[in-house]
Amino acid sequence: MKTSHAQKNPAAAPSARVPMIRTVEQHILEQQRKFPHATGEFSWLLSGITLATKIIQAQVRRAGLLEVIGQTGEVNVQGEAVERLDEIANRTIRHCLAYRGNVGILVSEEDHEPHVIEEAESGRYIVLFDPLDGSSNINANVSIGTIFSILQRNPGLSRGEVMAQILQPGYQQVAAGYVVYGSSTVMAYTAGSGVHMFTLDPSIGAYVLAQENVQMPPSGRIYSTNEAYCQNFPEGIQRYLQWAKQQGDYTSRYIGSLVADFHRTLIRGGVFLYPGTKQAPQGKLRLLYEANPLAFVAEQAGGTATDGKERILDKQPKTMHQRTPLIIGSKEEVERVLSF
Ligand code: AFP
Repeated sequence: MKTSHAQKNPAAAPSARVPMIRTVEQHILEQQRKFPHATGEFSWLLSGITLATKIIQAQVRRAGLLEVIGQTGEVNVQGEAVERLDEIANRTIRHCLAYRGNVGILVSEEDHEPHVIEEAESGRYIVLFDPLDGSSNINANVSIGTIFSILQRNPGLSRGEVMAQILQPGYQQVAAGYVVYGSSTVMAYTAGSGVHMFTLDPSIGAYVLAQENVQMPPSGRIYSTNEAYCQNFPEGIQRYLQWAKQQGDYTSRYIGSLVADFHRTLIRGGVFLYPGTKQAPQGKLRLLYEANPLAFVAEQAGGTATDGKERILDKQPKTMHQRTPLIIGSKEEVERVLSF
């Protein structure tokens, strides 16, 4: 019988078994080293987001055990009932980012007003977020998530010009990403040089690199939309859906949590559609907290995103809670939708 190296030298055995993992923090630092003038401020900010989402996922995982399911009885600025977990997620992100020093303004989908951090006089980043996307799915144990978008403050504007600071088009985002609390907890982010994906390893409490430079398949015969609204969709979209059904090789998937539907589209390809309807010409999704960050991720992965007329990232936001139609996914499939 052969003697293995570990048997001959038992001291070498444990280290030989240590997996060569790369955490999200390591990865961000490595990315930053490519930029000689990087100060490390940005990695500090992103580590606030990873910390917040770890706390949120821990709450989500205990949702059936704790009193965190159910509605608070309040209605948020979007007119939707506030779920208790929404509130927890909102507070957690505020708490983890407000004391980072370099975050000057926090803007949440759940809040009426932006939160200007007085202590962060020189805070040069603005973080916009949807703390718990898909919250109406919480009680049914369906995947939900957090979406974030990071902008830099315009040094040409004064501290008082808060709205002008926030209402920047999506192409000015310096980073964006999301976390899906699904069968595992997955984070994807971009800082403008590709999309990188991490899985939370619960045994060590760290996001571990799963895939670098994720690419969305250029085409995919999956459409994802709430077809119950179909008769009120724009005619071109109705024609596309009709056409897809006649092909025989299309399939349909719709979770009802944008973050989870987008994540599947990123991995499998296809198209997600939430167009305007006759009753709601701007659709339901929010430009600043949902469409912009996911459009940035999609484009960085080789996909594309439009409102049907204009590239999402070119849209000039007019109000903080503005909604937008959204068609996002594989380039060929989005182009096909637009051709109808
Ligand atoms: P909730 O956070 O209220 O569940 O809304 C989720 C969402 O904004 C987005 O995540 C979904 O894609 C979309 O709504 C689903 O909306 P419909 O129920 O109208 O299909």
